[in-house]
Amino acid sequence: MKKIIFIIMAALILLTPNMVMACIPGGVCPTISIPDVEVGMQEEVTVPITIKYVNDLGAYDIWLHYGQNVEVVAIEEADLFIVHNVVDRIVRICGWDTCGISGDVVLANITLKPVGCGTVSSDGTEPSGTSILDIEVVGFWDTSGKAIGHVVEDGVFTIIETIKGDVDLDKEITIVDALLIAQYLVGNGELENKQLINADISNDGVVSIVDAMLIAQSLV
Ligand SMILES: [Ca+2]
Ligand SMILES: [Ca+2]
Repeated sequence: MKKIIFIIMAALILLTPNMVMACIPGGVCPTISIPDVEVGMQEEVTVPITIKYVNDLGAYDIWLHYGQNVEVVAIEEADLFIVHNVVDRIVRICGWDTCGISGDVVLANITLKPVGCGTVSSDGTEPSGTSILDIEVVGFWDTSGKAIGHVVEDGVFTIIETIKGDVDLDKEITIVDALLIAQYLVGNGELENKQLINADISNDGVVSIVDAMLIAQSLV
């Protein structure tokens, strides 16, 4: 009986050479992911699509679905050659490496920004919303063309309310906000992501002492 089962299983494997083999229970499974991001209404953010723990990655073909409040600004290649296109709110990317890559591999870097779904309110706050960053895998293959098993971790794109200049998040702009930036720059205190977005009042993507000066100037 055991012999018959073995023969049937062997025949199934031979007949389906492109079948994706499931990850070994308890083993390390290649994991494709895009991180969660929080972004203010006027910001852009660049995130990597990564596959971790992969062995001999030769080619891949993936789609990234995203919602109405997201716009794709740019798609850049990273560790592999890629070709990409954006169609109907789907980023389609495929690429290959003739030698194969192992370890943690960045498949592409994608720059996203929110698209408006409302107007800036009188107190300076802005609309918020979330969108799933849904990765659909057409396939991963090794350099011999054999399918690579994997798991997928989707991300969430969240638009957060921002009040530029309000670093301590008390919904007012005061000299305390400028001082917090200066303290942060000299290494005397941390700022969370939302605070950093608010701190960059010059909108150059960098929190610097110029931002603190501009906040102080706005108060005199
Ligand atoms: Ca404040
Ligand atoms: Ca700045």
